[in-house]
Amino acid sequence: MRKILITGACGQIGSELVPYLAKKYGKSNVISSDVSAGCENGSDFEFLDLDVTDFEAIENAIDEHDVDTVYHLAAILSATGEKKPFKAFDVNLVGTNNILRAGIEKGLSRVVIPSTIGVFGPETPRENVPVVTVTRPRTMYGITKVTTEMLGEYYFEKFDLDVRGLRFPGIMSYVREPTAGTTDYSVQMFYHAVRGEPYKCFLRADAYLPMMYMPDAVSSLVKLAEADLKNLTRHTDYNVASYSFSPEELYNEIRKEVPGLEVSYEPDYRQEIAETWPASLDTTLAERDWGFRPEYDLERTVKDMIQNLKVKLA
Ligand code: AKB
Repeated sequence: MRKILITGACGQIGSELVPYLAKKYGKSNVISSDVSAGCENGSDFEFLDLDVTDFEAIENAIDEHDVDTVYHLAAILSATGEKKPFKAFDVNLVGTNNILRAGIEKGLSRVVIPSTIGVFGPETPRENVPVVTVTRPRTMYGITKVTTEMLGEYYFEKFDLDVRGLRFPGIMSYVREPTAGTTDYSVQMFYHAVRGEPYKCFLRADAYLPMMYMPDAVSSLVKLAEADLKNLTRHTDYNVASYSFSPEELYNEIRKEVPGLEVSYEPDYRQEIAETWPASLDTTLAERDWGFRPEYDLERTVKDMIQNLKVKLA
């Protein structure tokens, strides 16, 4: 078997996708890469120090490790992207174009690239948003990601490169405490709850957003990657989500497990980002074309998060 390269392997999704793929395909077939000198995965898996803005380095990595498939996760997320828009442009767009170009030059059989609800904007409808709709984002993250979706389609049509992607909502996971995104308040609320600390939420109590739990996110990405191409009516922009909630609703759900949790609200620039994103997504195309079916509802997610965080933070 030729190998799978994961870029951005130290990030929120990468940290869990790498072990998932290793379990499925064997550790020796999975190569994690990131710009950091190493990450938690690095000690356990073959790790490359790879900057996706360096085209030659990508080509060398593909050659040296006999790579066949790339899961391209390296990206600067919405909140950090507004602090560092030029870096976000370089990593998210130049980096993605490098991966796609290397994909055709090295004959990769597949490139999988997650997209995001960040591709939507204030002119997008709020509820049950379909795949094809107004995508005029206001953040650098969104602009780079909607362009990534279009680039992927372009490479598919023009160069026959099999590029696949789906739009993730906010993702919750107990493995990492993320800080780069707008939906990260949700994970932070759990960490504070289990540590017994009050939480100051940077979104408003009623900021309603689509979300999902990491095990469903990771399995969805791999399911799409493995789907039969002839069943796919889209390439890079399937909507996926498990449920929607506001910070206040999450607080009420967590309090069922941790009654003492205290949350206050101090919205900052991330609230402005959240206001441009929809409250819920229509996921029927993903369900129909490749069998998207999340397993975790909100209640099960909350119980699992708390249970695992209690072990992790003990
Ligand atoms: C973010 O908040 O930037 C990400 C996303 C929704 O893509 N979690």
